[in-house]
Amino acid sequence: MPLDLMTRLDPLRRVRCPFCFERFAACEMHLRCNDHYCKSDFARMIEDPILSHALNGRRVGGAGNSALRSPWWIDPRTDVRRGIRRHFDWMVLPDSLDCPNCRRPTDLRLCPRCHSHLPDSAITLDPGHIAIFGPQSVGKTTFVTVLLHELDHRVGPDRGFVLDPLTDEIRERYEREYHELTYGGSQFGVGEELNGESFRHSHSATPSLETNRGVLQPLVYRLTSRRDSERGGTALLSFFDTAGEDWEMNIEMLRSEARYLGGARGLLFLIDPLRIRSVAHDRRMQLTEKESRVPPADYLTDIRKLATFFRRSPVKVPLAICLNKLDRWGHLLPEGTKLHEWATGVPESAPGPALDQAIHDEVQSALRHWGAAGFLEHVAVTFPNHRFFACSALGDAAQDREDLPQPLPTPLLVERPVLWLLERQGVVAPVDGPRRRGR
Ligand SMILES: Nc1nc2c(ncn2[C@@H]2O[C@H](COP(=O)(O)OP(=O)(O)OP(=O)(O)O)[C@@H](O)[C@H]2O)c(=O)[nH]1
Ligand SMILES: [Mg+2]
Ligand SMILES: [Zn+2]
Ligand SMILES: [Zn+2]
Repeated sequence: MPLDLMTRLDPLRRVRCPFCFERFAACEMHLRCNDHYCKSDFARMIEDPILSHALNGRRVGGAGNSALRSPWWIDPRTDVRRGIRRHFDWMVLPDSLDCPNCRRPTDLRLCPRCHSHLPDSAITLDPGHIAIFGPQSVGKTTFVTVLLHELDHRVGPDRGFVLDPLTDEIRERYEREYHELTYGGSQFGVGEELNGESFRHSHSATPSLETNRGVLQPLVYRLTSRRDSERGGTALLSFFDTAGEDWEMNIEMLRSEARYLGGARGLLFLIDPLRIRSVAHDRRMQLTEKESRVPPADYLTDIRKLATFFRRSPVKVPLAICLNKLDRWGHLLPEGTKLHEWATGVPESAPGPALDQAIHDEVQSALRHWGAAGFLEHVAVTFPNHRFFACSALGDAAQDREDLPQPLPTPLLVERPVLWLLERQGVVAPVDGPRRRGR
C-alpha cells in the first residue's frame, strides 16, 4: 500500500525505528524491491552491508565474512536515474522507485540504519517501548511469553485494546521462540487427548548477543485501542528481552550494541528474590537443587550498571522494578499482606491502582527487611520515576522438576508493571484518567 499523501508531504518528520531504535528523518529511508522473483533469485541480489552489520555486528568484513546479499535496494537520494528530483526528497517523499532488475515499482521502505522493513504504521505511529532486563534466570523470557499471551487473551479485551504483530516474521518468531515452549506446540488436534498432560517446557537461557544477535531484535506489536479510536488510538510497542548472561558479563558490549536500553522509554527490571541471601536462607524456604546452586545476585550493582546507560542522572525514564516468582516467596510475607494473599490462595483484592500502591509499599518494606536498603536508596536517587511490583509468570504451574511436562501457566499480576509503563508513555489510558500522548 503506498504511503498516504500527508505522510509523503512531511519528509522531515522524525521516525524512530521500532527495531534498532535509531532516529532519522523520513526522507532518509531506503527502498528495496519486493518482487517475488527478485527475492528468490540470488543472481539478482546485491550486497547489503547495512543488513549485515545489523545481523552480524562487527564481525562483518572479518576473514570469510562477506556482506549479506539482498534484493536490489537503494537510498532514493542517491539514485542517479532520478536526475535532479533526487535532491528534493526533503520536500516530498518519492511514491515508489522502479527496480532495475524486474522493472517493477517498489515502495517497500527500510530503516536506513538496520534495513528492517518499516511498514506504514512504523513510520506514522509513536513507538512505545518496554526493555526487559535483569540477571540470569530471573524469568525474563518466560515473563515476555506469558505477558504477550495475557495481553492478547485477557488484558487487551478487558482494557479495550488489541495487539497485532507488526509483521508475519514477528508473529512466527513469537510462536516459535516463545509461545510454543510455554504453552505447548500445536501438534495436537482440538479434539485430541494429551493424556492428561500438557506440554509446557522451560525456556533455555537466552543466548548472548555474541552468539546470536537476534536477541537485539525486539518483538514489535501494533496496539489499537477501541475506546479511544476517535483520537487515533494506535501505537507501536517493541518488547526487548535481554540475555541475563550479557547483563552479568558483557555489559560493555550491551552498552555499545543494545541501544534500546540507553534510548529506553520504559524499563522493566526483573528481580528474583530467591537470589537474595536472607530469602534463600529463610527456614521456611525449600530451595530446589537448581535454585540452591545459583550465586547470590547483587541488585545494587545492577542498578549502578543501569545508570551507566544514561548520560544524565537522575534518569527520567520510568523504571518498573518487579519481584518475579511471587509463587515461590510470597508466603514469607506476614499474613494479611497483599503479597501473602496473592501468593497463597484466591486473592480478595482486585488488580488496580489501589492494589498497585499497596504492593509498591509492601515490596519496599520486604526489600528493606531483606537487607536491600542500599538498593532502595540508590533507586530513589537515580531513578526517581520508579515503581515496585511483584508478579509470577507461572503461578502455581511452576514445578520443581523441569524435565517433566509442565502444567500451563496461571500467571499472577504479570501485566501490572507493563500497564504502568504504557500509561507513563501515553500508549494506554489509565483506568481513571485521560490518555496522554507524546514522544
Ligand atoms: N517459580 C517460578 N519459576 C519461574 C517463573 N518464571 C520463570 N521461572 C523459571 O525460572 C527459570 C528461568 O526462566 P527464564 O525465563 O529462562 O529466565 P531468563 O531471565 O530469561 O534467563 P536468561 O535468558 O538466562 O537471562 C526457568 O526455570 C523458569 O521455569 C515463575 O513465575 N515462577
Ligand atoms: Mg531468557
Ligand atoms: Zn532500524
Ligand atoms: Zn526487482
